[in-house]
Amino acid sequence: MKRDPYPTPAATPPTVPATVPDHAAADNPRLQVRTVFISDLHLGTPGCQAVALLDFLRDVECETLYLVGDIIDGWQLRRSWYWPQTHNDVVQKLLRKARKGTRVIFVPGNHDEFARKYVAHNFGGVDVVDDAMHLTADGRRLWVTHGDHFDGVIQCAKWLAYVGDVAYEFVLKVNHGFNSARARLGLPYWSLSRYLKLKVKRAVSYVSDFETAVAREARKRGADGVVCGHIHHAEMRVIDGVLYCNDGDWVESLTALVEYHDGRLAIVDRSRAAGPVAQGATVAPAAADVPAVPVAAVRPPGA
Ligand SMILES: [Mn+2]
Repeated sequence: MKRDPYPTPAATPPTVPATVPDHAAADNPRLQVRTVFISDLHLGTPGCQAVALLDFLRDVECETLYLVGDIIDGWQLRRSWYWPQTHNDVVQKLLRKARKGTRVIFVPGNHDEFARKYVAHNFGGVDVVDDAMHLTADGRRLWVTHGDHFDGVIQCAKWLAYVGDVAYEFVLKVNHGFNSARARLGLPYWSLSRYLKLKVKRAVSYVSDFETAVAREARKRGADGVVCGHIHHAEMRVIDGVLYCNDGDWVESLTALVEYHDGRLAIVDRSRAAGPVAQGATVAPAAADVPAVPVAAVRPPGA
């Protein structure tokens, strides 16, 4: 129906650097890529791993930076104000990148839906758009969206998960009494494990339902793939012929999706680089043992 809802904006800065820009030496970025996709920073919440994110932003140099939603957590800020200096530094760093020639594109998510009012505007060099169609260096079309619109598609699964939680709490409460009664009737102890297995299976199906729904919509829009966030789970795999990429988050997983200059895509995992501060359970390996920027390079089919 719609022919091409993603025209190239006329305001594309002509200064997009084809090679390493001058300021690269000063910043000494260790990862030079064509495109970076990050989402779910949740600035304004104590969960945001701003220090690890700053390290990553310092290390990376890109032509285009997509902010794929839930960058600033407006929901949380409305409840209680939380804005430490490091969160300010992240915003400053992003704006600085925009000033220095990086094309910064902000696709709002549900936690920063206030920004959806400003779609088609530009703030300090940051383009705000509902969604975008990114063309990779090797000619693939990637639909960029936060992903929260697909909650509706999987509402049923969410509702079931909620019922599962309530049931779980309830079972924990009555389990003791229930099993005493069963014992009196000569019945064996009723195990929770069967129930828990069911619950885990349901959570897994929630994620896969989301992924399938997003991939299907991407195909409908004539894309070869999709880049989204929202579920805080970094992933890159082919679903029914569509490349599904989720860039993860900067609350738990500390991941980004990057596109190299030849169009290859990879998930960058900074949870190890960030060390114990970011991930209590993860011990950072000796600096000499790991590359400066650990990347899990994946070449999807057709890349
Ligand atoms: Mn979200």
